[in-house]
Amino acid sequence: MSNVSPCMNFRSFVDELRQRHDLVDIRQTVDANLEIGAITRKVYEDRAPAPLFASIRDAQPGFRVLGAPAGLNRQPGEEFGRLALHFGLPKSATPRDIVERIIAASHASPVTPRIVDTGPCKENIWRGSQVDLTRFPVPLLHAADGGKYFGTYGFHIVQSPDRTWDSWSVARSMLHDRNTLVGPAMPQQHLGMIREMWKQRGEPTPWAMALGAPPAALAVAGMPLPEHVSESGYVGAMVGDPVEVVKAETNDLLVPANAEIILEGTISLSEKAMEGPMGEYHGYSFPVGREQPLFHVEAVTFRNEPILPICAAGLPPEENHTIWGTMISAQALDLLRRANMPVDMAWCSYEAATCWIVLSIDTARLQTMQTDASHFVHLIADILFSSHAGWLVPKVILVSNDIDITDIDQVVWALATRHHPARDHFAFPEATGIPLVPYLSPEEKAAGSGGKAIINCLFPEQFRGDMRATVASFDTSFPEELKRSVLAHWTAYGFPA
Ligand SMILES: Cc1cc2nc3c(=O)[nH]c(=O)nc-3n(C[C@H](O)[C@H](O)[C@H](O)COP(=O)(O)O)c2cc1C
Ligand SMILES: [Mn+2]
Repeated sequence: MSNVSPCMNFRSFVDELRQRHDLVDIRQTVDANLEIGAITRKVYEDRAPAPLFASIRDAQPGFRVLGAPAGLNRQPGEEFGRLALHFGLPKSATPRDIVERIIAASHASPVTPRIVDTGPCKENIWRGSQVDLTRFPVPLLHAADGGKYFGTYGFHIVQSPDRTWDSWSVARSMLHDRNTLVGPAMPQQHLGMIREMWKQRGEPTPWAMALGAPPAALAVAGMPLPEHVSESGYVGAMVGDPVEVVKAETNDLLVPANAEIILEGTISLSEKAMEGPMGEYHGYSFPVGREQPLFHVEAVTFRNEPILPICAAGLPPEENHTIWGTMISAQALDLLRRANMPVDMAWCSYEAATCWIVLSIDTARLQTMQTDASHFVHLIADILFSSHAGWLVPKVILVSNDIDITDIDQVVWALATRHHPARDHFAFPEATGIPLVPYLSPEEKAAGSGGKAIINCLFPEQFRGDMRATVASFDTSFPEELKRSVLAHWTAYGFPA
């Protein structure tokens, strides 16, 4: 066993959070019916430590749940600690450190998984009629949800029929009955694409789902890498250690050997059922569910005292923002840099619920392009809106790099003071995008387009390397010597340290 570090082993991840006091062991018996969801929601909103529920009413004794696995931390300087641990980074890591760490793997060779004979995920095996998902503490996460969600922080594992493409991807799945799940497999997402390949052959899709898998693997499974790129090799490149995988019991798929829980089976060719509604990443719960494909579970393998990780989606910050948003940011930045665009950072502000991405524009490089807002915006649109990553986020905000785009206060100030409402708003009604965006009309959702925009917050002079005004602030409005003196006298003036 070499996958022992917190980013490669979910149990080590939990232990490390506990050591850092970023986890609360909840021994009091709680109810999977809403109570776990309510506590987890409040944890995100208060930026409290992750809750580990050890005693859950009516569940098999010993079966546990971890909430808010990538929630933020209230401690100044450690806000991103739980997220950073997914990548093996220190708790003081900044958004920039995290994004650069993710991107570095795209310039390294993939490190394919190492196949091992067995692993902790095989400590318990249920087959066929033994399969009973209701013995797990499957939570009803919000009162308006259409069902209990088993998969909110796990990833699907599928393979193209020609075996050249292994795909790991995060998508939600709801409990349908004791051995069936139901959930989306959108045709634009790789799960849906590979399912379509199997459908063309008239066969159900061999499938597995990993829960409590290596945190780095979960994060990359939430990353919009291009088609035909296997997430498993990307994880290995990112952490410099191959993911250890083991053959599933009932099909040929390879699954993370140390995962807490593995579900195995098939995605049905044609059977569907109602799924949802669910409180979702954009912060809303729509009133009705939708028909989605069934996932038949033929075997379940799990560690002793398994831990089911969950995301109680909704208002930021939860994992659809901290994981998905961060992975989109990294992929978008990599794409734009490879296209030689003067972009030095990309950030899906968590506060914007993965509905916008902000790009930091290097004005020194921008000026050498001899371009203007309209031309530049169209260059960015051509690259982003044709990409898998760009399909996911409807709004793109361009800001010069005097602004720290990971600081929402600075982004709001730039948006309010630099963006001209008539000249700087560029709508792209033809561009395709994710149909889940709340402000889309039913017609736009059906068409799969509309609602995309690029919002320019660069003054016209900034395209020529000039600036219309200087900034008035403590940092920029005073001589260095005076600032040093003010700071040195701060407590003497009577302010707290
Ligand atoms: C916590 C979490 C929940 C997610 N839920 C879904 C979902 O239900 N449906 C979906 O299509 N994508 C969902 N995503 C986003 C996908 O994982 C992401 O777009 C990824 O790129 C999909 O994999 P693919 O690029 O291989 O298709 C979720 C991501 C995270 C981190
Ligand atoms: Mn993929």
